[in-house]
Amino acid sequence: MTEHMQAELARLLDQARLEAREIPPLTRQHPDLTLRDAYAIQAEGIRLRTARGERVVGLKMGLTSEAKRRQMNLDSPVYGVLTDRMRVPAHGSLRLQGAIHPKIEPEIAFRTSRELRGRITREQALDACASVFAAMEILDSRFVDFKYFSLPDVVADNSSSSLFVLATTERPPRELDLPHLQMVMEVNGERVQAARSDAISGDPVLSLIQLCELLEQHGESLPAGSIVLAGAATAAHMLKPGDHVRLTVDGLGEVAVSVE
Ligand code: OOG
Repeated sequence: MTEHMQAELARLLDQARLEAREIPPLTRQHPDLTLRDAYAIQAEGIRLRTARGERVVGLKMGLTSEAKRRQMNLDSPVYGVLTDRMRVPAHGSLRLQGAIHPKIEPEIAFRTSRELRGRITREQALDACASVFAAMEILDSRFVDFKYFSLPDVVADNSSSSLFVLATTERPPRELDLPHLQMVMEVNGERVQAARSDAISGDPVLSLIQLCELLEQHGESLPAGSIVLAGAATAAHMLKPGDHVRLTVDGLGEVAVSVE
């Protein structure tokens, strides 16, 4: 696919996002869209947003748990970009206005303190992480009914990322048994999803390692000071106005958001 076409598809997705309008999956018109094209479209979409004043603050991994891969019928992990405007304050509220079909997921997040590049060991990843947080990601998709799409569609659409929220508690990663944290997400006081953190790549740190490998395939590294969402531990839960969502994670406290 030409760069011109990639830029055109990035504009189409950007416009659909700004207007909260559904569009058919890109692969319907462009069945040979590759993952490489899709990451180029994603990058161009982020360039359009930073040109309007958004600042990149990190990255998200997606489809790192079996529960999510099954829910979306897609088979391998992907990444997307997080900007400052996507961050909802802990215990803050979010508006569904402007969203198409928002869903929420329980996650673990990291903040890095040094640059990471290429193949790294678990120890190197832990050395480079200043903090771990309980987190939730709010997904949205520009594609009709949030389904019938393929991996390149999702990647082009910034891997369905919409908003995220980090807990106020942060802990150094070595103080926790990272693969064995119980995670419980409640909506309006009722438990809707629960899993142990090893549902995320077998160990959330492995998501970070995998992210560095994926970035390297595109000639990129993970900058120091990045926030990284390791991917959902469970299937996503559909949001509706008035919902109060709370996630508790062993050793990491809780994080909550209200939906206006
Ligand atoms: C793709 C993104 C999935 C996760 O944490 O697994 C994701 C989607 O479900 O639309 O963010």
